[in-house]
Parts: sequence; structure tokens; C-alpha cells
Amino acid sequence: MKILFQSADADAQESMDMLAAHLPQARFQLWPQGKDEAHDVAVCWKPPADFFRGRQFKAIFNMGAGVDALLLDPELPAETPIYRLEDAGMAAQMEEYASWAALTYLRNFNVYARQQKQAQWNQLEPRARESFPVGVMGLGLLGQRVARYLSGLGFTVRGWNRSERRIEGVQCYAGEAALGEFLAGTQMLVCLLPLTPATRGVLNRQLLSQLPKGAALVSIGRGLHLVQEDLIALLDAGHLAGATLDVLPQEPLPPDNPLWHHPLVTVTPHISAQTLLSESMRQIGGKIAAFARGEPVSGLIDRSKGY
Ligand code: NDP
Ligand code: OXD
Repeated sequence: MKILFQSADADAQESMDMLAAHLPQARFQLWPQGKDEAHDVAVCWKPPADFFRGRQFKAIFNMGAGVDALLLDPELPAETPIYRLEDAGMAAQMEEYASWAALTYLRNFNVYARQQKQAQWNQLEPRARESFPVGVMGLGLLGQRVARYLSGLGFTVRGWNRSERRIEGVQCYAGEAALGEFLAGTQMLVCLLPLTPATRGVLNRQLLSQLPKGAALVSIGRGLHLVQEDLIALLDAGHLAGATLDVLPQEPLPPDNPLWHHPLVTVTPHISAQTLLSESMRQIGGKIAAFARGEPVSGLIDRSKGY
């Protein structure tokens, strides 16, 4: 088995060595080495424009959960199966991030941080967790974990998904017809959808204005879910009380983007769930080994759905 490994990260060699330790029989080349040779398998993350040009693989393994960038590559071979990372230590980080945001908005810690800047001593009314409904959009591997975790913390949790889900302790809604009811009862909306043609721009004025006044947005799926001007307009109008954005329409977020300095916005640099190298390479190694044995491999992308 010959594997072409590509990553723009500084630790590309280290990652490849970790993967190689799980696949001792395989031969590896680190892109752009072996650029003109044939390989059985590609392991990549946001590859450059010429990575797929004129080449075929038996399978492509994406070093991330989201495949939106890969699927937009015009040179991507049409029929090759693509496998993605599944959780690989990201769900636990998403639980932490979403619970940090939920506790922040529930307890008004964001408001107190603003008050401190103005030396204001002003106590706000306390709220109970169960009276602060959190809604999770996208109940996949990560969304389900977040929903269960917040429910375990005592929040009232609801979830919305394309197909129906049953999750203990979570009130689940499915499909467009149920979206309005889901949003109307959500005080903090967590977006964990994949980015697809159907979800691009989904966090727009029309959708966000269906949240109750004073609700907050936590965007941790992909930046292009958000229509930035619509969010800012709803924050400025007092309809939304805050937004916590880990993924941004442009990454890195340019220094002159108004989101950096908006008083009701918290920005983090795409860290809600970071790739854990050791766990990720172990998982990809297992998937490649199963693929080589002709066994079914989980995490196969359905290109017609875009995730
Ligand atoms: P999954 O593929 O497991 O889950 C996606 C879920 O979204 C599925 O339940 C799917 O429903 C649902 N869904 C898809 N399209 C729609 C739609 N149009 N309307 C309603 N529901 C829809 O993905 P993961 O949970 O593993 O990851 C989710 C996303 O999180 C990734 O695609 C990635 O973009 C993002 N991510 C962000 C990270 C960060 O650091 N910020 C880190 C890792 C991932 P169904 O099952 O019915 O098809
Ligand atoms: C991913 C990510 O999709 O890190 O894995 O955003």
C-alpha cells in the first residue's frame, strides 16, 4: 500500500510518522514528495489546488470531520470514496465549549465582563438551568454528544436535525416543518451542522429572528453558515443578546472585521474542537487497514448529501 500524505501544518512530518507507526507495511510519501508518482491512498486536510490534478486514488481519508473544503475541490476524483474523522476526541472538546457558552449566557458572565470594563457593580436576576433551553442544530456525532452533555448538566435541551432522532433527555425536532417550533423555544442556539449547499447561510436574519428576544447564538460548525450582516443587525437591534463564534465566514478573521470588536460577540480561532493528532492518526490507521483488508470502513461521505 502506497500512501500520499498531505498537510499544510507545521507538524505534518510528525503526523505522518504517527500514522506510519499504525501501518508498518505501508510506504509513505509526504506531499509534495512523490508528486508525480502513483499512490493507493491519500490522507489529506485542505489540500492545495494541484493535489488531485490528474491523479487517482483508491480512497481518500480526510484529516477532519468536515469535508466541505474537500468537496469544493474541482479536481477531486469523481468516484473515489472519501472517509472522514469521526469524533476522534473532538466531541469531548465540543461538550466543553458548548457548556462554557451555556454557563456564560445563563449566568450573564458576558454581561458582567462588559460591566467590569465600565467599573459597574450591577447584579442581574439569577436564572435556573432548566428554564434556559438550549437548542442544538445538527444531531450528528458531535451534536448528539453536546445535546446529551448539556442535558446531563441540567439544562433543558432540544435538538433539530434533518432526519428524526431519539435522544434520552432531549426533545428532538426533525425537518423544515419543525424548525420554527424548535427555534421559538430556544434561548441559546448551538449550530453543529455540516457545511453543504443546503446549510450555507442558514444562520441568517430569517432564521435567527425566530429565536426569542434575548437569545444567544453559538456557531461551532462552519463559518459560512453565518450571514454576518444579519447577525450584527439582530444584535444591534437588541433581538439577540450575544454570539459566540468559533468558526467565521473568513478564517483567519481579518483584523478589520467588525466582529472582533462588537461588544456582544465573542470570537475564538476555530478551537472548539481541535484535531488530536495521536487519536486521529490511530483512527485513520485503523480505517486504512480495514480498507486494505476489504472490510467496511465507517465515516464514508455521501457526496450527494455533502457530508
Ligand atoms: P455528522 O455528519 O455526524 O452530523 C451531521 C448532522 O447534521 C447529521 O445528524 C445530519 O442529519 C445533520 N444535517 C445535515 N444537513 C442537515 C440539514 N440540511 N438540515 C438539518 N440537519 C442536517 O457530523 P459531525 O457531528 O461529526 O460534525 C458536524 C460538523 O461540525 C462538521 O461537518 C464540521 O463542519 C464541524 N466541525 C467543527 C469543528 C470546529 O473545531 N469548529 C471541529 C469538528 C467538526 P442526518 O443524520 O439526518 O443526515
Ligand atoms: C474539522 C475541523 O472539521 O477541525 O475536523 O473543523
